[in-house]
Amino acid sequence: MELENKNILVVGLGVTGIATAQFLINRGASVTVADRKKEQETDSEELLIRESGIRMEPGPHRIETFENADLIVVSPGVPHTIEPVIKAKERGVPVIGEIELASKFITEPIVAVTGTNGKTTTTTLLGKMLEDSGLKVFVGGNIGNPLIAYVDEEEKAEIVVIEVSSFQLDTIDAFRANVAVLLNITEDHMDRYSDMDAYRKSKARIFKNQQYNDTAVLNGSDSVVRSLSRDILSKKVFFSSKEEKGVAISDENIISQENMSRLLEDFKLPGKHNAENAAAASLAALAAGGTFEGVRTALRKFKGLSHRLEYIDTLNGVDFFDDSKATNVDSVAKALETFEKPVVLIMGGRNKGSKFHTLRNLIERHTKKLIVIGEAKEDIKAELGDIKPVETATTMEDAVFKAYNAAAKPGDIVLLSPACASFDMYNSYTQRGEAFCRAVAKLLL
Ligand code: UMA
Repeated sequence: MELENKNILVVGLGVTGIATAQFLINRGASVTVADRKKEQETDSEELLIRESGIRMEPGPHRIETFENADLIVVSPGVPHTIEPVIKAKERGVPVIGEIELASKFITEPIVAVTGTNGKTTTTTLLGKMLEDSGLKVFVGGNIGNPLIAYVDEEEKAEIVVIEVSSFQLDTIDAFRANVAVLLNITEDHMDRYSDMDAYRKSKARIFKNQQYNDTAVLNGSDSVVRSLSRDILSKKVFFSSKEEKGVAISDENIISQENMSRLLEDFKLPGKHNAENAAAASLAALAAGGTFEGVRTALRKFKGLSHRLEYIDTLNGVDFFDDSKATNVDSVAKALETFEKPVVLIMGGRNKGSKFHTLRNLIERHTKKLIVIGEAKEDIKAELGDIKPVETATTMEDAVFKAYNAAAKPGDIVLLSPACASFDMYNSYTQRGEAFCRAVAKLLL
């Protein structure tokens, strides 16, 4: 792909935009970065960008800038349906995402993981399985480490493992995953997609350019995933969860059923959803050249990731769990299903168009009280307030304090599992989880 002297517009100045702009400038392109943020909000990294000869265009997007570009690279957080992008496409300007751009410069095999929930856990575990199999691995993508940054890295990997979101899949064209994993599809991002069908189609794009000799790893217990599988060209292998840790596989060419069961016996994380993630990662790792021993070692060592059903501490018999990454109703459902004991649930944040009422049965069965925070508090109260007591909190500290008081009995659980994005109160779910941990630590003082 020829980039030298091309007039390229990068839209969005987050981690993706910064890495993309740097990559393009290194290849002699003339780069403009447009971000609808106001100029005074720019930080030091963005100033650095400007010093390297990249033109900045902050504030409302200017249609002429989009129409006059030779190529537009949009960040994942920028919908490809915004007016300036549509207008530019009408003029014949190619519009791609960073994953597509990066993949044009990557010759190593690519293993890609998508799904509504469990992507980061599965991607991380998969990376470790391949590393423990003796391979040099790059792990990145939606996990927070843009794929484009890998292209200019001096030390090359033997295999590239990426987490890809639906937003990133929306803007691929020729991107091909040698092994592609689809974990599950449940409702999410309804503030960005017109309906579930649009979201499903976006997720299915992970298989778009796969060939007969590639592999698709699919969740056979998920009816939506199963229905999408008909159109896939590559070798398909399904994993289907049974009871707590049991996972059935559809094709024993990669690993026998008996060996898969042996692998999962060594895996410590709770819940059926985690067994599915582990099975998916194992199948993908083995399909990508990992060894049985490598997979087994990684499964044995894996302790889970921060802010995903993470045990934090115990105070007077009340256990505190941080599940700040649960930004949709399905992940809250998975969290509640893992607890036998009564839960005081802290929910809320920025509503992504979620149907909180779909949690009614689980809330009824597993919780004793809800503490609601953030912009979505009234929506949650309206949809769930008739089944369990709901108390409003103003800050995370207030929420944790109220939740602990409500828990009261040894054996109770305080769980932060918000079902919402964090951006109304924090910059990220990580920051929100850290605020929860700080508030718990304060209680313990
Ligand atoms: N912006 C515009 N115009 C618009 C919309 C946004 O200029 O119309 C600007 C915003 O002002 C902002 C910038 O775009 O400054 C943000 O871009 P971005 O949201 O793409 O931010 P990045 O920092 O590049 O992060 C993205 C992913 N963000 C999203 O998908 C929303 C990160 O995933 C990802 O880790 C990173 O690229 C590296 O690949 C985050 C995420 O929440 C963690 N992902 C969703 C999820 O996992 O559910 C999909």
